[in-house]
Amino acid sequence: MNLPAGPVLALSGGVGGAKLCLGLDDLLPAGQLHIACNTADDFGHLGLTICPDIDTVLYTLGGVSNPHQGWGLDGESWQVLAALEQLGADSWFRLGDRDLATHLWRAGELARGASLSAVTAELGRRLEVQAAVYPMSDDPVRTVVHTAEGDLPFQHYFVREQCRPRVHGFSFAGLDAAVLQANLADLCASRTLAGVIICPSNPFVSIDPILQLDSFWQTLRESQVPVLAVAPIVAGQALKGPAAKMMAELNLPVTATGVAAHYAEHYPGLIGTFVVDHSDATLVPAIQKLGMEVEVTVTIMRERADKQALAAACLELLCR
Ligand code: FO1
Repeated sequence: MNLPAGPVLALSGGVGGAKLCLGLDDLLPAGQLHIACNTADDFGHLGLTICPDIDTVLYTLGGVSNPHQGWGLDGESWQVLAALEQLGADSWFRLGDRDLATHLWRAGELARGASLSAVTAELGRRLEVQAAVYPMSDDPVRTVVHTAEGDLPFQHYFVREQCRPRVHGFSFAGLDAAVLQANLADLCASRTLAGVIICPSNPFVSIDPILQLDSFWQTLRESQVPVLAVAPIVAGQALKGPAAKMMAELNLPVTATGVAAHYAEHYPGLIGTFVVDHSDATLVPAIQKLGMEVEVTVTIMRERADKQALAAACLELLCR
């Protein structure tokens, strides 16, 4: 298998992104994989700063995540949440006892002035994660989901309301003032990046905040680094999460082509290759018309071997 010579950057949000990052981490030598995590899902809750997309990547690569949910820790107990419920506190966002240690520790470090990057790096060291994991920014960016029932912070839409409200748009509070995380900016400026992999994450609430931050997508395009994206929609379905429902409510075709068209419209010339599942092979011509090469492979990741196989296909593409 061909591996790129230089550093590889993955853009990740949610469970699907973490799965591909695990496959990439399995294949790449220590220090070669860099992961930019979406932080627009983050929110303040119970006085804590919850960073789901960072924690999902760290827990997954650290081998401690709950394998069924994809988020949170394996083997959790729920004593504190039950006690919080007794106190009348919010319990809709399920924080296990050991996961709470992460949030309490992070809240303390942030309160002492540590950056989110520094806290994330320390957590990665504690979990013996070999990839370099960064928040997309150390400045706060928060997704607001505009729905028929009003504007909702992302976790209120996703968890409290279980994605039920009809979506008609998104905005990212704080985006204009936020600065790209320093290591990511250095990585781009170094011109050593072998490639960028946009993981099969939700294009609207996971990938858009990262690419739209601080002219990041324009910086990537100008650097001429090869960029590929893996479709998060397979045969008209999202493998996990609300991407398909959002696309339908936004009147976009709920297909891999619909995702490619979203990326082509908002980030023209950025993505060189779009990776789709065999079940979407008939969509190749339509995606090529958007100016992208198309790679057809297995993009559904159930077992570890599937994650490694998709990672290998992506890395091979970056070597072409
Ligand atoms: N997702 C849920 O659907 N229900 C939950 O109660 C929940 C709790 C939770 C706690 C910590 C954490 O890191 C993630 C958690 N998630 C939960 C997942 C999270 O909402 C999503 O994975 C991301 O925000 C989507 O990108």
